[in-house]
Amino acid sequence: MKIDLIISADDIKDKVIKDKNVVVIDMLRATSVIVTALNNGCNKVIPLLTVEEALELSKDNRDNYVLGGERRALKIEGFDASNSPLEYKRELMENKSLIITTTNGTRAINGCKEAKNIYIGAMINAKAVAKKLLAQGEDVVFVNAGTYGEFSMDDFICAGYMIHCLLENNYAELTDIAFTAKYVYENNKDILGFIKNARHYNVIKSLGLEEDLAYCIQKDIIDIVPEFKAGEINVN
Ligand code: 3SL
Ligand code: MG
Repeated sequence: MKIDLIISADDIKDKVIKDKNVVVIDMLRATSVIVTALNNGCNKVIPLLTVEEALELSKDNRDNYVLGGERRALKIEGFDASNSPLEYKRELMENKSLIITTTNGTRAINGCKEAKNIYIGAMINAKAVAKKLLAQGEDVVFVNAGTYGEFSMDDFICAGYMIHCLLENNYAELTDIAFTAKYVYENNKDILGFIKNARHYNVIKSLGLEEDLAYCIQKDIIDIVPEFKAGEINVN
């Protein structure tokens, strides 16, 4: 197994992900939201690029959908929920489909269409993702959403944790950047101590959303591995 890593949605190259297993990570906060919603009874998640597409898709069947996401980290006008994973409780999500549009996360997911399998990962389901990848035994590319096309410390350490889990009892060939992500995690197992220096962490904190941060940095509290296929994210 070979493991590689892409640092932001702007850096996705079709030739790197083509026919590979990819894991898209936006731990602050889009992929944490998606994992949480599906774990709380959501039927499926549809990740879209624009607010207009989301409103258009939901308009004829509004009661079936929860509209969620953010622009500049805040709730979008006319939407039901922001991009806070804590809002995606069973009471809101049970038997509903989530349409979500976010700045980086949904862009990264939609940018991976050339991949063979596209899994959705966050710190909260990291071990489950690693287990699934190991069972498949194929090459993996971690795709970090990053922030506005730039490297994000939070997604990087999350990928590092998954790579650490993958290599616990196994061998894999790592690119330099995949090795560095693992190294960063192994030297910063207290996630908070590392990502409190991240720019996006501090944006979320400045909005008073410390509870989101505390939630998203938890390891392995959810056991599902959502998969994006044909425009929808489901749990198989
Ligand atoms: O960019 C994204 O996809 C979001 O997850 C960013 S935020 O944490 O909701 O601001
Ligand atoms: Mg992010």
